[in-house]
Amino acid sequence: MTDTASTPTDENPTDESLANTPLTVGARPYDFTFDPATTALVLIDMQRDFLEPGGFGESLGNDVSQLRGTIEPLRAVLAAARSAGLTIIHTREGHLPDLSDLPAAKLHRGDATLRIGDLGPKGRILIRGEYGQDIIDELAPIDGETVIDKPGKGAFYATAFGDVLVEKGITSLLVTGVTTEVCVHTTVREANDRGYECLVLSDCVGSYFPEFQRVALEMVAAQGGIFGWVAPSAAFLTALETASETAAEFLPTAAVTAS
Ligand code: TIU
Repeated sequence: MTDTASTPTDENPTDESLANTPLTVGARPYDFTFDPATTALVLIDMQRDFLEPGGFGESLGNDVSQLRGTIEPLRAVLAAARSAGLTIIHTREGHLPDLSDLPAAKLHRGDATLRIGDLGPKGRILIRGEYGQDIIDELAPIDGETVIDKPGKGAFYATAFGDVLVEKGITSLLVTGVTTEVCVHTTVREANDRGYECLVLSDCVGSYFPEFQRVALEMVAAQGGIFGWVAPSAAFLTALETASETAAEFLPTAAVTAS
């Protein structure tokens, strides 16, 4: 896990004016309100192993092109979250090279052409440190962002994820990544039981199965938000833009024009 202190730079400016300003996102089943200071953007398993040919996802028989539509919306959300100074946490599913953290049940499940640990075109399938197991170039973490390596589907299981959230004072999660009904759902359910407020950004999560995508999102927001909220990324971006404009209106001119 990398977890370096966040320092705003010219490349990664932080809009301090948004800190401690509650923002509201139009969401299902009702508006989601969050404080940027206590909210983390979580990008789940946006790895070559799931999104590119020759990896774990394809070895399970999936059409990996189904997930690629998440990349551009998530890029925009990541850029906006970086500018707003939100905590950003990436996760990667994967196992130790000696497979000591891989349950036999997970290794032998299914009818994969390549099993976890086998050598594929992008390195050993779903093994930490391999090229295929890393995050896609478009969403590569930058200095100051946390990367959590996880052996399971949920981000909390056998990781420091929960401790990192507590250390950083995080109470709300903006959840994105793949796949919607597997690692995203497992993480949202784990987070829900631990008391976190979760907003799932619907176009920033993806499934190999369109029907699962639709139903998995409904499952989150059903029953009055049994696991959390669901909104398109545009609603989140609008909330941030509106807050920035409002903050700018109330700043002295010198502060707005200062370089
Ligand atoms: N197979 C599938 O849909 N997903 C996974 O195995 N892991 C994640 O969702 N990251």
